[in-house]
Amino acid sequence: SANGEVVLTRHSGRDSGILTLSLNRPKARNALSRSLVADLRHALDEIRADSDTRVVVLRSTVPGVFCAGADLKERATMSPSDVGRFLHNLKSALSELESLPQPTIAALDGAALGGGFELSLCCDLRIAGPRALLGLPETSLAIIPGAGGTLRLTKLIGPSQTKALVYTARRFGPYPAMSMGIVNDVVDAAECMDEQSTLDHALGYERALEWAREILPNGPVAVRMAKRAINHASTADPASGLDIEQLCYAHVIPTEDRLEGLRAFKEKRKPVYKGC
Ligand code: CO8
Repeated sequence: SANGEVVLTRHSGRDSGILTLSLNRPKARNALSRSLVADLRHALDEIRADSDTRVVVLRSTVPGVFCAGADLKERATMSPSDVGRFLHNLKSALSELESLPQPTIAALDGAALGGGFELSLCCDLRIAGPRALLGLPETSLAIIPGAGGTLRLTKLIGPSQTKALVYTARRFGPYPAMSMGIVNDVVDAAECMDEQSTLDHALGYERALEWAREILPNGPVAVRMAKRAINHASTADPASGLDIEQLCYAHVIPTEDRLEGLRAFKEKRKPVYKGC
């Protein structure tokens, strides 16, 4: 990317089809600056157009931090109209991430605070490493979550739990996140206590790759269509939600892959899908 703050890595061999998107702005703990958001939008455009990418894993190159949220230093230098423009770009980036056709998995191996947490809420799955630290600290900064957090977190865990987290600005770890339904999976530190360096290791990322590998063999068009239907499920009224599901279903019917699935079943073998 132009500023090198977002790095795309395409995996190969058995992991071919997995793409890792790494946030890479170590000196500011991946704080969301203008340049990082520009890189992110550029990367998302590229991924959207890439039919070889079947699953996207978002991670950070910075040990102990996923994303520190809004760049509070850059913010202090912005005029109100700069802030308006920046917010617009940030919100567009998050919507683009949420509506990416491929499934997305956020690997949380450290702090994901404020805008960084909101970023992870735009992914389909969240996997927490032992050092994950989540929270919406905005009210402690006398602002409110402004990049979709009040809406996306409420859709995920309901209004009362969201209010509890936003009013208190509390930071919380992997297990509370799991019990609230914010993360799909937690890597237990005890699982890997045999190694000295374990906690520095990107355990959440390793686990996220395992999830990606489990999605990879399934029909790519089917997975994309499922994502589209489910993304609409929480916004559409029930009648149009069912219509959208039907439209998505209609997309998978004419695919080669659907016939391959039926053949493989009959021949008692694993299907090999091509994504068409
Ligand atoms: N913005 C700018 N710089 C940051 C930020 C940030 N958010 N976070 C850390 N940095 C910088 C530090 O200033 C420091 O710089 P320097 O070396 O020049 O002093 C460097 O990164 C390292 O910081 P730490 O020593 O604190 O690093 P640690 O690894 O010990 O801790 C943490 C990492 C836990 C992430 C810690 O830095 C921290 O708590 N940061 C602040 C988190 C926060 O409050 N974020 C803002 C939330 S509010 C928000 O995101 C609003 C979003 C709304 C979107 C719409 C806005 C209009």
